[in-house]
Amino acid sequence: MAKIDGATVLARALKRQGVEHMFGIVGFPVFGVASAAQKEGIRYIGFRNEQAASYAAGAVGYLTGRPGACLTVSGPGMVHGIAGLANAWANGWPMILLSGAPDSYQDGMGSFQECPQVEAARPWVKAGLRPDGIERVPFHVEQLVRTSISGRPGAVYLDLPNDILSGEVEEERAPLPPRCAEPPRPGVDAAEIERALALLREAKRPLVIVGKGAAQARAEVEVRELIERTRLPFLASPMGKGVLPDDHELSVAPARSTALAEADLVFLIGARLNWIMHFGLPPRFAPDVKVIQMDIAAEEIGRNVPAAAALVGDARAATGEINRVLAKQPWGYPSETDWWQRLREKVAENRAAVEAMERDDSVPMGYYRVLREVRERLPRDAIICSEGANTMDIGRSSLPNFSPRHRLDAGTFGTMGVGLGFAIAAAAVHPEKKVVAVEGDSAFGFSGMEVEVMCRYRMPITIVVINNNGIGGGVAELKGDRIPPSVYLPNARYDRVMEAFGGRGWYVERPDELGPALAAAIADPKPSLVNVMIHPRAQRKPQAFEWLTR
Ligand SMILES: Cc1ncc(C[n+]2csc(CCOP(=O)(O)OP(=O)(O)O)c2C)c(N)n1
Repeated sequence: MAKIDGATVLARALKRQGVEHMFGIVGFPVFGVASAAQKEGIRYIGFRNEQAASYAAGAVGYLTGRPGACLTVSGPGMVHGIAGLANAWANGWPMILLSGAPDSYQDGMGSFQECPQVEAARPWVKAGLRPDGIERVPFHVEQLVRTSISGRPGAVYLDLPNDILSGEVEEERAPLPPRCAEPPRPGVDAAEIERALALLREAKRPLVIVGKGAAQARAEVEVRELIERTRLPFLASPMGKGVLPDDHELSVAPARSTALAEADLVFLIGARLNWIMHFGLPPRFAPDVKVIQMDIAAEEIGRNVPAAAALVGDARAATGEINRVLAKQPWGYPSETDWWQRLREKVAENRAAVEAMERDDSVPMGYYRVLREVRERLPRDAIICSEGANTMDIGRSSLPNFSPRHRLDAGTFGTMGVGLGFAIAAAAVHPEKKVVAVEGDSAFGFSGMEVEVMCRYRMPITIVVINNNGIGGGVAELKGDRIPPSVYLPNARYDRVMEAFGGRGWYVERPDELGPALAAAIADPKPSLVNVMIHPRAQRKPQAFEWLTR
């Protein structure tokens, strides 16, 4: 009987369960895992820091519906990987962290990189397991992958002691369970659908909010049908953008604050009333706003605001059911109401307010000018990754999305350092698409060395660094001995970081240089970085409310 080692058993089990991408850093005891994964046809991409690799694994889960894998060594490698577990936990993304561990018989002996790994993973994962024999690895992999994609998706953890990875077993003793099916798509209670439709019919100022739960459920066809049948105004959460195209005639995204504050009924489709949606509470929402809530997780219903109708189920199945009811009892919100007029006026007013800033030729530039130039050069199906504070926030309105799951950003966890890992994940999943990462200079620095990965794997990614010399802004020149906490080295040449590894770089100070640099970068098949200097004190247009509700 042929014997195989634990690493091969693991790689075959992952492949069987539909894990196609693995990101990580090798070392003791996981060298063999990456090679075995490659032999089994899993794409392995070696990163420079496990944090970025773990963020990439979560992004693959969101983009494909099957978990991406992150591979780390024991101890410090695993601890870095927790960053991605936490990010996936907050976003509800499927991923699997695979971490090596010392030989199990050395537990408690002070062995090399010994660490309470399963316990450390525990708060962030839906399940964390350590197999007690090589034979059990395929069983655990199936269990973990199924858990990660079922219900609200999330992260899972597999602990892999060296004796399991390098030990051998007769092949027949470690059979592979069949690939776990796509997760069930539970539908919703018909009475709740009736209740929801009655609320919509009664509403004077209704608003639909499309969240990344709808994107994750691949509900784009059904959500579009629902919006177009009902003619309801809608806006999207940051990563719900693109489920419906941002240029859809019923989008009221530019009037976001007004729409939220004045709606008397909000219909959430896979969006949560968390900090990004200001908890659904005054002053950002009307005190007596009614909420129709559609969510895969029953425990999400009623968080912060009681739900007037609760549609617990999969966004695709549930929206499809509502559409079937609407096909029999058609209803649409009238297009000539005071509410529509108010929203249309606000959309026009807010568009006009940014237009002047988008055309401003001042040197140094401001955010709006830079982002307009980026927008005008993006292919319609570009995948946009973005992080930073102003860079990301302004980019959410300045950079449109036209397709679902084409925007990846700091998300629910507000994590800086995700952008480059996300861009690599997006390029791995969609090699045919242009991936553009729009980064604050601080955000870029968290994982800047991952540009080497982009160059090594020849990924046609364009990074735009919007450089204001610091965290939310810096200074034009360092003076004196005391460097303020948010200040970075002025005019840092991030473009040369990209050039150091063979990619293309541009350093841009003037608006007339920006367009040609962006056009050349986006057209270049090599990884590229456009480092755009803006005013160190450039700001967002005045906002009615602070970004954080407190
Ligand atoms: C992991 C992590 N560390 C720190 C922060 C705090 N933080 C929020 S935004 C930000 C950077 C903002 O600066 P930049 O990326 O340059 O964007 P800008 O607003 O200047 O355009 C930081 C450090 C965070 N959100 N996540």
